Amino acid sequence: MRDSRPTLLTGAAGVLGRWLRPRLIEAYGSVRSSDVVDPAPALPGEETSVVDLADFDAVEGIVKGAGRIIHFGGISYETSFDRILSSNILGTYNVFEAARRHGAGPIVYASSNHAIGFYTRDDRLDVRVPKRPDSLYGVSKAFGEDLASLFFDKYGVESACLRIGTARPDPIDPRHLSTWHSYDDLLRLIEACFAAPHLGCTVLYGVSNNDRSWWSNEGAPHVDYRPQDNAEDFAATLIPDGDTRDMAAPEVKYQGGPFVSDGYVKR
Ligand code: 15L
Repeated sequence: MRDSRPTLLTGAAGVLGRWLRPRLIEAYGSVRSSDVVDPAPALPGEETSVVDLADFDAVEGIVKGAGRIIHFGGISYETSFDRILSSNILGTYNVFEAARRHGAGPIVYASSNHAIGFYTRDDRLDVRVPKRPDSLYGVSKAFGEDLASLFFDKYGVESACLRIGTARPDPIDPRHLSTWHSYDDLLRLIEACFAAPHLGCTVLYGVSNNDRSWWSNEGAPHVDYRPQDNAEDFAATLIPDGDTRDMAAPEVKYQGGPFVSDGYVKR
């Protein structure tokens, strides 16, 4: 899809944002990079700004005139409901509402595997399974997905909600053998979303081509995502004696791992 308007990236000062910025500039030309902490220094082809996503006027300022939006801003861990409410729930609403008002988009939204974290490691999930959030953070991502659905059905704002697994340079934990999403594959997924002729409102798993993946994107064939990396390459290092973890422990039994066990009360 050709769009000469600048691409907007929220969450630009985060680990993923910093990795993505030069690559997005290379792929799409000018990029507006914003974060609640200063994402400076700006790269050639980039404008940076400090924006609190809870402030609608400030969000409108960066969305107006933008084309593609990569909404990676917000809190990426479990914390108090007040913080989640302002950063993730109000913040995501503000991005979608500003996009609707100003004709910006499509939006690639960083949802999370924690929207479905209470499925067990024996479950195999497609993109249509009911959500089972494992944390208030996961609830905020489930909210974002529902908001994306509403904004497409009611207003035609196109989006992809990426249920990102574990995006990091290498897998470092046995759970990551299932959940790992390499940075290169994350970029491939974002590019595939923007290249789709009609994105509609699509849910996708952000995961590499892992032998032990729990998740399938087969239900979204209109997004031509072909992951190249496989966490299995790290299995011999991560579990040299096989998987010896306690399979009944909540952080092992459930897909959300430590987000499940945080505050978990055995019923
Ligand atoms: C997430 O959604 C978090 O933002 C990230 O820090 C990891 O914890 C990841 O999920 C994961 O599940 O490994």
